[in-house]
Amino acid sequence: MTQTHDSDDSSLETNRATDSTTDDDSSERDPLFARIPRRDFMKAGAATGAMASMAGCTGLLGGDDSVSLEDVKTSVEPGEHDDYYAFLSGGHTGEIRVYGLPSMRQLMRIPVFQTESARGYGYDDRTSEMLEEAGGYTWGDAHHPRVSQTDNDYDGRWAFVNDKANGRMARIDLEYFETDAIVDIPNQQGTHGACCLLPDTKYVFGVGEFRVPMPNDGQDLDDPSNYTSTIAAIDPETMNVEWEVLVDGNMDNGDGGKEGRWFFATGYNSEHATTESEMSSSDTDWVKAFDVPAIEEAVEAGDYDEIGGVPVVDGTRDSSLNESDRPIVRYLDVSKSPHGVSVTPDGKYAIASGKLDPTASVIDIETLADADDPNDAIVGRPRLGMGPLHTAYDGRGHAYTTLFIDSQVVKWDIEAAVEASEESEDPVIEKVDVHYNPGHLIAAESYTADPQGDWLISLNKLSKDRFLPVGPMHPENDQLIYIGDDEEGMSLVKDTPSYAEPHDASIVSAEKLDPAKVYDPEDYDEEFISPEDNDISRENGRVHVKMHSQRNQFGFTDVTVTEGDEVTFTVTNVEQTADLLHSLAIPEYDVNIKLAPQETREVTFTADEPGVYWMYCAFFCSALHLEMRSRLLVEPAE
Ligand code: RUQ
Ligand code: CUA
Repeated sequence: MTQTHDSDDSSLETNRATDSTTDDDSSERDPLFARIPRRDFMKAGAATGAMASMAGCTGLLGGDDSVSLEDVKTSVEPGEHDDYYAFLSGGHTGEIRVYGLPSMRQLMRIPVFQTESARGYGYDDRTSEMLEEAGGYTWGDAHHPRVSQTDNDYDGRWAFVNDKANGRMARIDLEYFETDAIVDIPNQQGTHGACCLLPDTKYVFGVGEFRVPMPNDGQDLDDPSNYTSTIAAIDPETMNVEWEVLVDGNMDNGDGGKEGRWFFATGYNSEHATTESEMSSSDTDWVKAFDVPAIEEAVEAGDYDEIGGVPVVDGTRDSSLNESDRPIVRYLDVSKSPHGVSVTPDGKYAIASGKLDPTASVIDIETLADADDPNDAIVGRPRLGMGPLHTAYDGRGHAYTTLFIDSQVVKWDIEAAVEASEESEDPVIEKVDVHYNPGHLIAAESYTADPQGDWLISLNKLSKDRFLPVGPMHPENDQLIYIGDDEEGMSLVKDTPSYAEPHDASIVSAEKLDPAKVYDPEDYDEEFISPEDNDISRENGRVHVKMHSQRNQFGFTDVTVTEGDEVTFTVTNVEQTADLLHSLAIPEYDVNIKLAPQETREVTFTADEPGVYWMYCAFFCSALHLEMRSRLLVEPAE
């Protein structure tokens, strides 16, 4: 009993029931089934009833795509794989966490903005230079992981995540599940929103939050009316900032349309204030709709100022570029301090949540293009509950919005909200309690044109009493909710404690990613060192040690250098066997590089303390792992 997290008895029942059905669900062991996307699987099940009979259950409830919770796997047996990857941002730990769904097991952590010793991230030359060139900060606030798409579907290339604190954007290579580029975005202090311009990830957008003088070089220090913020368009291949657009007011979150034209950003502080009470005094704030091709034309025509080394286009309300019949930024009045914005899977609407207002605003994207008054594009404003923050989709016409103050997720009908009168509660289908105070939520493949419609995670900021107490700082609580059954409604399936502070997530079907099992030396610049390449060269106080590593030895049993030498180690793990890691750790020299099979890393340091230092492998690689070491002998300088 103590191992079950759910508090209400009905979900205890559910867990037991599903555990017993998954036991003899042959579909999970059938490799054919494993490759069918979950949604198609569900459709196939609904069409033939095959799933129900396999699972030994009664018929399927609900409409077309609905599948009863009893007929889906909610836990993953030992040795079995999950159906989905979930990429959760780690907030001010600076990392991305990879979970499997539906198990909610944490599979991996990907350091992004912080150093991390198990991966040697920030300790070898390549990653420490990358962090240094990206500003040299020691931490970041990772918020919005977005996965690259082609033709509005996940393509398995990259994930991107912003640093809300220091105004940066990072790229994670999804072949190796590691950060391979970080750009320090000029002119932005605090990059809050992050997302891709679809259908093909032409740009990754960083949405600037804090308004600052432009350039922020000591001028206009105390003249807040002159502070501004920008959005930045980043090329996903080069990670260069191609252009920025300067706007009125703060910005917050963003999302791109599915057709490559529009990008939406919410914001607060249209008041241009510096204190909380002033910032929330107005009843409306803006959703800004950026017309990307119009902006590109302005850049092309030279209608920009170069600030901080990038073209900055003026998108403020009074800008001449907003006076033509093709304004580059449209300002929509939305109540009140809107926070999350996301585009529906069909690309028809952008939905912005009120945060300080109990409604969400439904923006009709097609209308927006032609309307004289952009506010005419606001075609729905359902009353959802207190503190609506973020919205996700199931692909069956429903939206799911977190209610921060009510501690609920509300499910509502998008078209019904367009039909209904303003502030009507009629579009609301159902509310489920979450524990407690949810920020983001994410449904499986919600950001694509074809969400899977089965799982949703509510990323709750507080857990209060849900777990064993662990001191005054509590874990947060990421709750898994089944949304695949429209008849029975949402079911809370499990609680998952998480370390501060996941913000947003993306959920990708497992078959859409193809991670490497070992490194390909072609994919990195460091020289691959085979046993025959072992070498020590010395020149003018510089020592370069090239050595391989293999169970249970390094290329040299000892390496002698002189106090004051600058020493570079290039080390390759020549193992071909997956999962056989070595590393090179040098105590008291702060050296620690990780070496996965076929990986080469380089580390450079100054040998400034004479003495004997045991260089050892820090991964338990074999029975002779402890013996896998050699000596660094630092002779005193005369
Ligand atoms: S924000 S909790 Cu950084 Cu996405 Cu709304
Ligand atoms: Cu190699 Cu331990």
